[in-house]
Amino acid sequence: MSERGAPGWRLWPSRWVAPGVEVACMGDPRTDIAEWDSVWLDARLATLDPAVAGELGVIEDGAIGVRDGRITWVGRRRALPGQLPDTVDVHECGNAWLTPGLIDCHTHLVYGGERAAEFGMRLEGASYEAIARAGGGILSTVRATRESSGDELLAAARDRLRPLLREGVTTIEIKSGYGLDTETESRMLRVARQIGQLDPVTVSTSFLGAHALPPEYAGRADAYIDLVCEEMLPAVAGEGLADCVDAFCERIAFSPEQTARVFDRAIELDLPVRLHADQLSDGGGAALAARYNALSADHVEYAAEAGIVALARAGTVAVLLPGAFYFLRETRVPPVARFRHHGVPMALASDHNPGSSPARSLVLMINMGCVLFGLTPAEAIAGVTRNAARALGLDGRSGPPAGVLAAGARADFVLWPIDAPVELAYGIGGLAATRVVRGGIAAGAADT
Ligand code: DI6
Ligand code: FE
Repeated sequence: MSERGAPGWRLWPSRWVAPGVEVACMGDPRTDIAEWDSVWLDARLATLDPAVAGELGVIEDGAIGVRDGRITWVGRRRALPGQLPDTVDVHECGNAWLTPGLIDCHTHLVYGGERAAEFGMRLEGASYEAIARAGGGILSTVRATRESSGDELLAAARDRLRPLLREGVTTIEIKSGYGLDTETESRMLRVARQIGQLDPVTVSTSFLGAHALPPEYAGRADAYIDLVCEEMLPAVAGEGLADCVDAFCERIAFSPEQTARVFDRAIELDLPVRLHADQLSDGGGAALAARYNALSADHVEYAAEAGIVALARAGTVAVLLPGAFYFLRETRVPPVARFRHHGVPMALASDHNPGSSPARSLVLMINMGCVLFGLTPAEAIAGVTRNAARALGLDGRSGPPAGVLAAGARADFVLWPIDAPVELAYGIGGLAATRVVRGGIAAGAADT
């Protein structure tokens, strides 16, 4: 018999729970029902909590107690720990499906300008790489971003965010990477932080200075990496603008050696890393990410077996980005079966950016993850909740976890107008949440 604390067991706030064991309720006994702020009743909960049986951890006739922006109790309604006092705000859900708030764990939401003309060129036969090499692509967005004020960047990004909020996104990662100088990279990240203050969404930021080589450093990539390491990274870290450090390791971007220099500096500054890895070619990016215990390796269409094994060992999340795969008409699908085989957690994200994925729907990514990449609906739903949280380090390693309905987690959840979870994967666009709750507060229509 397993011993408490043995591999596979985990410490829950109030007790030890064995893997796969069904639990009728979980709560923190220190929080009395009399102290709850609100309760959500008569819901079908897809908890995504591994401690609850089934891939989605479903609890029928469920209830969620909330206090101070956190979930304080999850379980069957009939197991509520006492009489609900009059002071509790009661929400009847009418047997609706309820999931954790969605998490878009990879976006480039803040940028100036648009790239529709470039899309037109691609439709006439130009390749993404050829456009990038000719000074278009990312660099055209860099020019437009450098010319944009913080207010302009903010207004455009908030506009792009709106449809994501309507479909239940409560946490979003936003990268820099279109400034490529200290001032503009910092401006982008400040705008990302502002979004988290103005909109009902938690923002996690990634510094992506090593996204492309700016024109003033043409032919001097190592000198640019010096700038990233010696000036940009200390500046953004010093101002608390970055939660993580990302890089684009690719033959049209930076080499594994250059990427490693950026990561070494990030680790010196106590920042976790993630990587755009093996998107267009196998450059050993997945293995490199694993070597640095990266939170995530993203794209990974070309990840080789050794890289996949390394990701599994490091516990690094593979973030799959079907929007970019679709929009660039890529043909190489990520090695989903190998990730599954080795137990690499998989997340899904929009990769919203103006060049390779102008997607403004994470629910559509659930559909694409299933149709294009062969994920099961449960894997895809875990990919935009529990595993997306893990890709952002929001799985409870510091602060309350996101992406699960469990006692102690953030009270971020979504009510859906669906009869079964598979409907989250079924439609091709058009599914809006019935209700979005973030930090225990239900967003009003005015917020979205
Ligand atoms: N990979 C991507 O998908 C985006 N950046 C990256 O490193 C594309 C960015 C763009 O084309 O503007
Ligand atoms: Fe990206």
